[in-house]
Amino acid sequence: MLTIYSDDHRLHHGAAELYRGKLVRCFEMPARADQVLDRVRASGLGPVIAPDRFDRAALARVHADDYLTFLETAWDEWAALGETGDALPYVWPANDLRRDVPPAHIDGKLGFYAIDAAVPITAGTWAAVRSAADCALTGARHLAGGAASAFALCRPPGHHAGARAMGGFCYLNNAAIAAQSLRDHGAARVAVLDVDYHHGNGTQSIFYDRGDVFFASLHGDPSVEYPFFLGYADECGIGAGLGANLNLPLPWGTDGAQYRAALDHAIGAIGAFAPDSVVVSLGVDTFAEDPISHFKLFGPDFAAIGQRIATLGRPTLFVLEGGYAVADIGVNVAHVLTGFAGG
Ligand code: 5XA
Ligand code: ZN
Repeated sequence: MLTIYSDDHRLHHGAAELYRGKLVRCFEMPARADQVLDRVRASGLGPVIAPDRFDRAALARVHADDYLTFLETAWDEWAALGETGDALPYVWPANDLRRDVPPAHIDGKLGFYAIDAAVPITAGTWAAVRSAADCALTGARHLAGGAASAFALCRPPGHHAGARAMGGFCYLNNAAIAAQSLRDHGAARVAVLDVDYHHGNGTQSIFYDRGDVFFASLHGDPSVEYPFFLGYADECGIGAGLGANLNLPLPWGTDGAQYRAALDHAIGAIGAFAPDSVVVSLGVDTFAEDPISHFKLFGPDFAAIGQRIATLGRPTLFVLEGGYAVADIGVNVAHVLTGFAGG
């Protein structure tokens, strides 16, 4: 299996995020990608290549133009205020406030385009997120060219990013951009399977009214877990997308056996959808020792996830999402990928 990776991820290294009332060191850090790359190399999975460069049009297939412009220019606007630390939002257009007028000041823009304060923007954020999207697009290009599988080692992750919103460490939705690219290059139907601990609210929203992209997600119950405001079982799609959205919220403490039962349900639904390609939002924050999550999965459970995905028998692109037990993220990701390759 080909891995697509760029050192550019290091250009994004936020200092702090708001978590439970405190500014804490970002859980999403460069060492995560280093660990994954090390373990991919050690596992003999296959070659590691640099991404191709794609233009803004590929991003604009999923993200709104004003949002892309915001991401491109946010740091410069922030730095023009004389600020040298990371840009973070502190005010949001929640209930009863206007959402129809994008503010002119960067403080307002940050809140307008963010769902939370876990998305620091640094001098290198735009370059890093562009490269992460390039990794996903390169993987999609290889699948469209006939590859059976690929792994886009994306950092920062993407599945919380909506068409016009960043949040949960995510800026561009790498998996959605790849799924759209697969559609644009010959796949009539694409399935996105999200196995990250958190619901992929951005991916769901992007495809919610479409019948050509099936979204299935297993995640912590949003009544008690981030992102809280999407990810319930009764969200089944709308219009042409009715029936093409499957949420499987699971309780805190979910173990490998419970997880596999839900995964089999999702895989059955994806099989029935008969996609030409599958994109897997691969988060391993379902790991028992993850510092911000509450599932109880261990190494062999990750191998089983890969084996089960392989039973779909479809060209499959894995896109890295979450996982914050830094010492273990590489091993857990490698378990999924080698499980898939062996299965
Ligand atoms: O998959 N999403 C994540 O891992 C980020 C969750 C952020 C919670 N503050
Ligand atoms: Zn996550």
